[in-house]
Amino acid sequence: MITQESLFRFKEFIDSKVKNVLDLLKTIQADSQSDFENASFEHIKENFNSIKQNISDGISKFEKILQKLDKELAWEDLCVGFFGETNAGKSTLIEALIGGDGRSIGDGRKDFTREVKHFEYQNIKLIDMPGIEGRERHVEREIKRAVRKAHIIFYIISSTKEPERETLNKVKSYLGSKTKIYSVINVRCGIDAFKYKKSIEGDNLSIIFERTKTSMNEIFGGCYDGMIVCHALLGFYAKGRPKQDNLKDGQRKALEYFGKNRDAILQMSRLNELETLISYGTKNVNAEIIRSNAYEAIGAISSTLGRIIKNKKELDLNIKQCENNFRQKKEEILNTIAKYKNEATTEIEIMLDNERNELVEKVYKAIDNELTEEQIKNEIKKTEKIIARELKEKLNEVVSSLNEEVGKVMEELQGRIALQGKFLSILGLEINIKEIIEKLEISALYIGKQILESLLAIRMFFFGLLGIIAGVFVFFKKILDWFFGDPEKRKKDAKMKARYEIKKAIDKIKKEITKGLNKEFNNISSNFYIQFKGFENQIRGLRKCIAEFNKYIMELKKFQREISTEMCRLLLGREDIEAYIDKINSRPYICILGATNIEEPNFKDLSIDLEHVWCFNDIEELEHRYTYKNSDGEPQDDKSEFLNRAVEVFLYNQKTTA
Ligand SMILES: Nc1nc2c(ncn2[C@@H]2O[C@H](COP(=O)(O)OP(=O)(O)O)[C@@H](O)[C@H]2O)c(=O)[nH]1
Ligand SMILES: [Mg+2]
Repeated sequence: MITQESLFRFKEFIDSKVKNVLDLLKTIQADSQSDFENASFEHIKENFNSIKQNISDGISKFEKILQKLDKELAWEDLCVGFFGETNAGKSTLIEALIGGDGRSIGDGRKDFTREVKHFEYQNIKLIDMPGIEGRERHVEREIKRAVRKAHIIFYIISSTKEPERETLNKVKSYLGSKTKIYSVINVRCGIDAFKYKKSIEGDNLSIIFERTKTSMNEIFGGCYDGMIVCHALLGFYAKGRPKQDNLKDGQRKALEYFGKNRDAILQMSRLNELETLISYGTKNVNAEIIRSNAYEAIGAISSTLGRIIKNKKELDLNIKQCENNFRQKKEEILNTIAKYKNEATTEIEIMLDNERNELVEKVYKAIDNELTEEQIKNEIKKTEKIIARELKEKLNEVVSSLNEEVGKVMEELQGRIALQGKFLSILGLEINIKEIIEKLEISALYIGKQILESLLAIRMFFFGLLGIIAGVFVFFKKILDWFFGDPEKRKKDAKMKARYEIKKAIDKIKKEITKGLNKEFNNISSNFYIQFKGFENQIRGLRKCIAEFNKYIMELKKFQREISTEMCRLLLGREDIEAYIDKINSRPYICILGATNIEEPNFKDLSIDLEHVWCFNDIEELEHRYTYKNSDGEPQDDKSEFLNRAVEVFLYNQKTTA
């Protein structure tokens, strides 16, 4: 049994944790501020500014939730909420339980109970609520607030009006993280039906009971705890002290039919089943309060986390895709540049080899025909012109293909990034993808310009090289001067020397061309690198931001773990355990470290199905046994998703407390 004192200590604990969560959120806000201001690019700074705005909006929203939570948590009393459509019999049921005067019972008008009312019943508060079908804003707000305050909810259903799915879904939306809801079917029939003291359940009713149970189970899942059938008005006649004439009249009739035996009336009304259920709840009021309030806090953290994690996952994925696109296209472009460099070098070499052969032939002929110096000079000049023209053509061809190919790759990259469409959202914010695309476009133009400039540079450089060929001529003059002895032998020698000089000149040109092409193509590559660096920095900045977020997410989860642990220590009566509770598909799951065989009854207080409880000696055992992931790195089912989260949280705890 949990004492009042330990309840009070737990309240202090939750209070301080809630404050811690708020502090952490403020830290996130402050940290993001400085992170964003350090962003080095003007346009991305603007984007970050609007993220900042969105985060602070989100935080103030969460702050309000937490403050409200802090204010509305009911610590002193167990509150039981009575919830349902108008005329279902909520007020009648409460009046029956408290033996009231029936003043709150409706007269059939739609809006009889318009305010939330509290009634004392033993040491519990019963909360009577207006009809759920009401659409008035202030009524809805009242209901929501009362539901949040209640530790147990009774959903009252009139046997003559089965709940519609739409209504049940609305109830569910009110419930939030509440864990316990019971349905109470109020069997309605006229008092004359009891003249012959038949049972209140007929065959046609049992169909309604089953249908209700099924749909409640479907909609509320693990929160649904069972169904009770009773006759509210009869219960009121048994216990109440009516003031109004019609109710007085009814009570008189009832007493008449049941031989003035109030107990017999009470038994027929089956109000005692509801009383038993409530007293079962009150037996461990404190456990109920602890569990319900801790779940409230865990639920608030967990739902905020859920939103952040979902956004962050999207963000991670988008950034990864963006990075992959950049990396892949960068490689493609660099390969393209290298390919054209090799192609240009090889083709120019082949061309020069051909020209060399032609030049040699021309010179041989010149020697054979004993041409004059002037004639030889002209021949060489002609060759020079041909080489210059061919080089120019070759280069134009290479550079324009290179330009085209690089442009195509850039276009593809733009297309892919545009396709990513809904890009980067933190708390619903969109980062300006258009801007990145526009920048890419400018980059493509810039790189194209660089390529053309490189072409010019190479061309200028070639013209300089051509002088080397002209230099060959100088040797000819010498060769011709050297003629002596047997003219055929002299010519042979001259040819050999000429061939040697031509080869030397062309080889020199080849070497210089390779060097020059290398330099210019490297220039193109490094210009391109500079263009891409900007984008990569943007992505890196975002990544840093995400890494910070991961830290905060883990810190928030840590609070979830601390509250879970404190609650389990109290409710399971053991100090040597660590626990983590989380909700997956709105069902609570629990993982406990330090205990291998906890007795089943203890888990009743935690309101968790035994099949959602996992016990391990320590984190090693948990880690060893449960890190189930499929090929995408996503957990396969609820169980492994939860246990993966638990491993993550416990490991983080170890790391931060070590
Ligand atoms: N015949 C009959 N009338 C009932 C029963 N329970 C409630 N009523 C009547 O239904 C009307 C609305 O009941 P009330 O408890 O105020 O419904 P609430 O709107 O859910 O609070 C009142 O006139 C009640 O007398 C019942 O079991 N049998
Ligand atoms: Mg009412």
